[in-house]
Amino acid sequence: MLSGSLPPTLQITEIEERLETFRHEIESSLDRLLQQKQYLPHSILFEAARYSLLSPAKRVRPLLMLATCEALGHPPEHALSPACALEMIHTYSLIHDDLPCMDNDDMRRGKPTLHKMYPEAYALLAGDFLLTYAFEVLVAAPHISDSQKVALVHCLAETSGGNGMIGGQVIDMAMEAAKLSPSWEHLRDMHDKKTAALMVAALDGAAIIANAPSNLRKQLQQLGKDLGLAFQIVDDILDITGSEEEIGKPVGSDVRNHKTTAVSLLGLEQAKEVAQNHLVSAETIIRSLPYNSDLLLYLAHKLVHRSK
Ligand code: GRG
Repeated sequence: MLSGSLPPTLQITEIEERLETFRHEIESSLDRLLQQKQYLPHSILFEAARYSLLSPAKRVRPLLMLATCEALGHPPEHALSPACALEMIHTYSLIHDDLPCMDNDDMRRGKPTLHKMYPEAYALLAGDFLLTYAFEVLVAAPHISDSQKVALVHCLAETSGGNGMIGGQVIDMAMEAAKLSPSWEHLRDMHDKKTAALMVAALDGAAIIANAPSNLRKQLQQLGKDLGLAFQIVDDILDITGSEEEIGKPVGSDVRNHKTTAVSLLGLEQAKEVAQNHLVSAETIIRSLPYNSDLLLYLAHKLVHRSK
């Protein structure tokens, strides 16, 4: 993928082991939280939600939330339920985005999309269920005060709402309907909302849980934006240079669907440069954090230097 290497001082094996531990905790918490709903009167809803939520995924957003907590000197396990709530919201957005009324996609997370496996209406409802269950999980989260819960509900509702992820999706649809090629600034604003907003939720969520002061919260929100934009640009690049096996969906779909992307607007080399610049800005913020931020630094690099 992009060139660039990690600082030689990082103890990579140790960090990867820690990342694996976090990943394992996220997977088992998602499973456990969903099991609590297995006796829903209509088990098909539970099964459909499970199919999408527990399909193989990178878990970027919950990992970022846990790693940020660690970098703020707060026990990362305190962020586990909010991190799972965020992953539920992200998964709902993917389910809805794949529906025939939106992108009408056949493959997601290396498997047939949910509406290919279950009746379309159940896919819609499974998405709705994950979105609403996320807030139930959030308000029942252990180790978190009531005022922090209110702040977290506000943060997740705002970043996933009409001026966040859903707003970004609306801009995307309007741009396609207009059949006009947007400027890079316009496209970046769409990505800011559609992709980066949930990354901001991961970073700001951690800041809320760790009781970070407001100036640090602002820096972490900016870090979420930088990482989100870099992540999205790399997503656009992988649609051209990646392999179907690794990205879990067909490559070249943006070109086939005449989508305007960072690559179609800027060209491959400049798109790589812009992603790299966002990573450099992200690194500056990460290095200024008060506690051990090695894992966060490693994650930031992995978001950009990835093949899937
Ligand atoms: C339908 C409300 C609604 C919103 C849809 C998230 C989204 C907005 C659309 C999905 C399509 C897309 C390209 C979104 C940009 C963000 C992105 C790259 C999502 C994929 O996230 P990954 O790569 O996926 O983290 P996994 O499967 O690893 O979780």
